[in-house]
Amino acid sequence: MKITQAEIMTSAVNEKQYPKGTLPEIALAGRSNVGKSSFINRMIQRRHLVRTSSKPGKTQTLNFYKLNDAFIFVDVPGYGYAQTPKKEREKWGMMMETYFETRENLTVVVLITDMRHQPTQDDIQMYHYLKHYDLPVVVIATKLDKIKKSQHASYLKRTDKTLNLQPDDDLIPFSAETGEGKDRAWRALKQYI
Ligand SMILES: Nc1nc2c(ncn2[C@@H]2O[C@H](COP(=O)(O)OP(=O)(O)O)[C@@H](O)[C@H]2O)c(=O)[nH]1
Ligand SMILES: [Mg+2]
Repeated sequence: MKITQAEIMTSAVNEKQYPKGTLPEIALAGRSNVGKSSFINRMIQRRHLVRTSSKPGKTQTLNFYKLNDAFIFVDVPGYGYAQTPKKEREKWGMMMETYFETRENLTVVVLITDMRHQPTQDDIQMYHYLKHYDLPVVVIATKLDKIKKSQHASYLKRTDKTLNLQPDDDLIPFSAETGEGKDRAWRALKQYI
């Protein structure tokens, strides 16, 4: 997919602030600091359109990025950051639930996991939550560049088994660093835009 146009549309914390219109939305999900923003930047080949951070727990809004005037990537705050105060976590939960459960424009969710690690309890819970709401899920196992080639297959299998993926779920190894997996990821997402 060639991205010829990319712009930040808006940030939102509630429904009233979501963009108007009917463009299909691809939302990210995943642990804080797992590589959600880096995934978007690599997919659209803009190094810095989406802010990335070495500090976890930074993005606290839903951020909408319009691509090619045709679809939208929605970057979301991550889960699983232990230091987040309980009140903040509750606010996060409500914001995410409202978006995932009511947003009609949402066509697919990209769940990002860290391929080096076994998916966490939070990852498993998120996967089942999305499935429960019948949302199509594309699982991206990122940071592939950090794993020896000889271990790719076994790490991928661990992700697959731990999440207990269904046969129709895509699981794609990916690296925002090298761009590996990008074409496969676009092929998987294209059908939803
Ligand atoms: N080596 C490597 N580092 C990555 C990759 N993806 C993200 N990172 C790094 O992981 C950190 C968090 O990334 P970010 O995209 O901000 O995570 P987010 O909180 O999920 O949006 C940053 O330091 C990124 O440079 C990847 O595929 N490979
Ligand atoms: Mg981010």
